Amino acid sequence: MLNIILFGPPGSGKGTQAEKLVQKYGLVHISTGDLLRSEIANKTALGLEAKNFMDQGLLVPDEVVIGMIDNKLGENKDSKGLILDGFPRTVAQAEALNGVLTNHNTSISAVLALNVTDTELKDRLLKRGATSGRPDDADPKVIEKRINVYKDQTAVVGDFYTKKDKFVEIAGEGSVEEIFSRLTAQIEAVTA
Ligand code: B4P
Repeated sequence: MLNIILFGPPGSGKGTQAEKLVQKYGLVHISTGDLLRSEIANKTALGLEAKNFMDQGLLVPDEVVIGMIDNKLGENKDSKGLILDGFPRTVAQAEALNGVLTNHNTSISAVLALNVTDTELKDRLLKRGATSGRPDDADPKVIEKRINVYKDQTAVVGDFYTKKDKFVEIAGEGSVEEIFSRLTAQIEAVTA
């Protein structure tokens, strides 16, 4: 399987690029943000719990996200591969992912990390907030919080994969097509 983690701060282009990568490589897209928003839309108990955290720009507790992803990976174990978008976001999630993939006799092929400056992130998210209806994109204070949560809790996940020699940094500013070319060049290198 070709299993790619798209990594980066909120607004770095993970969701945008994941959609294009899925089309090109026929992979299954697993976005924890989308899964959580769908739980919220369906007013499930999990969604109601998650909404409290998401609206404040905080991470949803690990056990909630890990349970959700475990189900999703089980459903897709016969696929060509996965694009994980927005997961893992903590070291506990990365360790849990490792365990689940090992149980399915597979592993992460590469972690592609999109680098974008804070100013550009804030600009993109506020723009999206004007049309997306996402409460976490509408308030500059919540956006700031999400970026700080990324620095405090998620950036260390990069070290976890650097130690495994899987971490590749990609310049995340420029046109969507330019960034897509940078990503596909790395994927071709991994699969060569
Ligand atoms: P996510 O849904 O993962 O949202 P995100 O990080 O904000 O979005 P993404 O990075 O995919 O957006 P994109 O850049 O594509 O998470 C939302 C919340 O869910 C989290 O805050 C947390 O509460 C919770 N959550 C999710 N996963 C979790 C986990 N594993 N553990 C705990 N909690 C979790 O898009 C941003 C904007 O930029 C778009 O408008 C896009 O059009 C634009 N854009 C993209 N590329 C561009 C480019 N090259 N140039 C200009 N604009 C661009």
